[in-house]
Amino acid sequence: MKGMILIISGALSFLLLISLPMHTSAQSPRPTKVQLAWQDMEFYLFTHFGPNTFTDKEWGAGDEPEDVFNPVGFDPLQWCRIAKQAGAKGIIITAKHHDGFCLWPSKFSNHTVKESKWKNGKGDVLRELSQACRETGLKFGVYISPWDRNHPKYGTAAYNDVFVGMLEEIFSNYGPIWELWWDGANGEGPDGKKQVYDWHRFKETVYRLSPQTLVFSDVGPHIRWVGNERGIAGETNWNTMDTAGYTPGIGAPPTDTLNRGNINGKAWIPAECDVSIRPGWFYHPEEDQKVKTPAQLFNLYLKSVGRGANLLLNVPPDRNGLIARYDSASLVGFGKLVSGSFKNNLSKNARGELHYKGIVYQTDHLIDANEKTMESLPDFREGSFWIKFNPVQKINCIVLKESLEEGQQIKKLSISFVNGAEDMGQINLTTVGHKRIITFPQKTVSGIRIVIQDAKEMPSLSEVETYLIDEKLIEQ
Ligand code: FUL
Repeated sequence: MKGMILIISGALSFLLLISLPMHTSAQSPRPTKVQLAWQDMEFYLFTHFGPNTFTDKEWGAGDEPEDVFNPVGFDPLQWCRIAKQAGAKGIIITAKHHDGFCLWPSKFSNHTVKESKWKNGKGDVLRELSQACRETGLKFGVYISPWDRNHPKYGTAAYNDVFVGMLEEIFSNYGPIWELWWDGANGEGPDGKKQVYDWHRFKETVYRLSPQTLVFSDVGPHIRWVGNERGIAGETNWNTMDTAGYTPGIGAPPTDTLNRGNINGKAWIPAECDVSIRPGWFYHPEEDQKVKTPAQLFNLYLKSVGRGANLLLNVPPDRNGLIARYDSASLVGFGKLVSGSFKNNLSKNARGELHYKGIVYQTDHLIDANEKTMESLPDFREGSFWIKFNPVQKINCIVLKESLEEGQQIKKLSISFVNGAEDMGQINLTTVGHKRIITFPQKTVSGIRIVIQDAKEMPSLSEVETYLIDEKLIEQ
């Protein structure tokens, strides 16, 4: 985007194209294309699956007999079908959790699917799930814990070779792998020793074999942890963060930094919100009645995707190797709430206006449901955006989208509501980012006015969507 096109219409009844110069700055970090595509995915599933599924544990000690892993009805296509129905765009599986059990037949361990009785030791969860994802058009990602409570070499330099060997197996045999979820956990191994991880080598291995993979960790480099496991991003959420001096795990940045980012952070590392649909990460039958409801999941969606982060929702398969009916009902219900709530964008029938330096320009760019078109304010103090309704409209939800190609710029923004000459109140916000969803008690309005109060560099909005959603779902 190197120029701004304004379409002026209205009273003069003619169209005029003006191209205004835009300043750009080399300082502000920009996302890569791969990161932008990742931000557009918004919502996808996490699947914690392994011996813990069968032993009712959250952190297996690594001494569980391999035979406990026996998901006789394992059907990853069922997972994918449910994920798709719910609107999820991918699945990330725990290829290896802290117990060290490998869901693929690794030659670097004796604690894997090949030592189990499942499919007579011939099973391979990564193979089948990656295929099912490909077939159904879902992205495939892996969680790998470097902490290994089983491996006899854990706690010695030789374990770093083992871990690199495992990464090589995964990234050579099961790609394309879209996201690598790196847990920074660094507990004690079987002989009580802790490992000194060679993060540099681990990362180089992944970059060499799979340069397109997005790497998640407490410090990115591509995606950061949001600082809690409740699925909640900061109301102020910068996609930028400083990582100098920090490492994943024990040396991670403070949780509030992870939650909100750094306004002047040097690297583009957007946040991902991980949270489980159940109290635990792994399946436990006694939690069947504690699955989050569709409305609770919708609320999490508002606090993650609605604050410019992505939502990674854990749905742990059961002992039969299937997503349990409680979880699937809730997930699909949640998917319907999202698609139903955001189906009817009332802005589509409204009039979009850009008021700039005393001139009113009509613009469709904010209301055309096309994120490629946008409006920018070279001098934000001199302008504002309007969405005007005729006839008046009842609304209780606004979705703003900031155009991020040139970096994240909006620091402070206000939305004022009017009904004719009547002032209907104002909402003040901080960051917008990829998507900002605001809900409020229903108002009848003839217009909303968006004023950017403060920005780092030139701010751009690509969409201002307005909705009337089920009032039971709104955040008061
Ligand atoms: C944590 C782990 O200790 C939990 O078991 C879970 O896998 C969560 C997503 O990450 O670090």
